[in-house]
Amino acid sequence: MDLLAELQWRGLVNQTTDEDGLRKLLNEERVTLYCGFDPTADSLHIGNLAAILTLRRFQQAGHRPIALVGGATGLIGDPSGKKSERTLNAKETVEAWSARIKEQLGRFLDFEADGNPAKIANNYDWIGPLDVITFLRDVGKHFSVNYMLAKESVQSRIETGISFTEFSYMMLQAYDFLKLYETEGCRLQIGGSDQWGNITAGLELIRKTKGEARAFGLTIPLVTKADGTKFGKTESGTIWLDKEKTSPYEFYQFWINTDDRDVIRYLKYFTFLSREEIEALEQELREAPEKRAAQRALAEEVTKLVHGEEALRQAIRISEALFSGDIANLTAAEIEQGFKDVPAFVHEGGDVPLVELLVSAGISPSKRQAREDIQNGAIYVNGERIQDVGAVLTAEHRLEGRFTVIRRGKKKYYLIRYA
Ligand code: 383
Repeated sequence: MDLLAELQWRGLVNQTTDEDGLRKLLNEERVTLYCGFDPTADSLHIGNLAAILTLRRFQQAGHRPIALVGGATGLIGDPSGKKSERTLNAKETVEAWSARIKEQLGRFLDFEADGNPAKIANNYDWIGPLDVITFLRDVGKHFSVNYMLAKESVQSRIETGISFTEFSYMMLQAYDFLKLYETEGCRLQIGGSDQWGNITAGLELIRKTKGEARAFGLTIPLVTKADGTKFGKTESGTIWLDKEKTSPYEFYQFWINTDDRDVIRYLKYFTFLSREEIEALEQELREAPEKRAAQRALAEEVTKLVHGEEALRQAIRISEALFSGDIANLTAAEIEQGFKDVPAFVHEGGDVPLVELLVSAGISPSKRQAREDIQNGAIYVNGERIQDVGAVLTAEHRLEGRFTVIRRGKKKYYLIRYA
């Protein structure tokens, strides 16, 4: 299977500008390609992941990927796929975010690859020094307002409004493609389907200024969910690639919870498992869906890719401990990850009768109820059932001196921290 066929099998190809031409090029030459990422936050998120991993797939097939950080475009704001105008971020902020995003992108690509090392570029390097007269003469002159108005990113904002700033965005992205074409021999730009208009604007600029049509565009479909909700968000918010923002445990849980109807598609998009391996998981899903083997494989592969083996091991340990209720052997760091979303209470002071703590932490509504809960065997301290109403929590109940985990009933967890 050639690369394009493989990408198609994975469902990663939405549109290409010239499929036959691109297939021929990819099969005959080492192609330099790029994909851009704007620093609109201090981290990338899983909505960017399919694009990042597609760059990696191209590299594994022998092509040379450039990950572009939009240090300049991040100061302008891409209207593509956005219902309303963005507020501008401060230059220092965008600069700081660029540095973090550059670091994140770097983890997915190989900078030492023999013959096709990856590269990271920042469009601030050429757009920053560009003066307005040069821009309007060398770039703006090649775009008719009519052409720009016809773009989906502009059309969809005709009613609600779009500033000249965001309206101009496509010309900057087009200029990037031209620059990379000239300086790096970059012949292909990839991006999500929302980027089609910007990518074709670049091809248009290359055609107009170079008088040749030797560059291509490829878009990746938007990742959808069978239940119709937006991919990549949970009740607690966006799933980020930064482990400080979304812990590896939460990240792992996100993937484990994938719907049966989505999981095979996601294995194709987000893992490097082979066709045979994915087809075997598909069969398992049909025959024994309750085992969730496909979800497990997905969660393991993606967590390993993004956070590494050690973080994956921890995420699995936390998941298993929470599932079985046996949490006494978790480290403080693991508890912190696993219980990030459970109600927490800070206990000030030393030893405390369990009944008292249950009430002050809001675990049981009254002392009477607390006693009943204990007697009924509904209260677990660090995974161990306590049925003595006179029990007192001491230093020995503090995991690594920092936490006590209390469970009431089957599933309700509470975290006690100490001041
Ligand atoms: C900037 C300068 C370029 C080429 C591309 C860009 C960024 C582009 C953009 N992309 C999105 C982003 O940064 O805004 N104008 O958040 C997302 N991408 C990728 C993919 C995606 C797109 O980073 O569809 C999802 O992740 O293309 O929305 O010269």
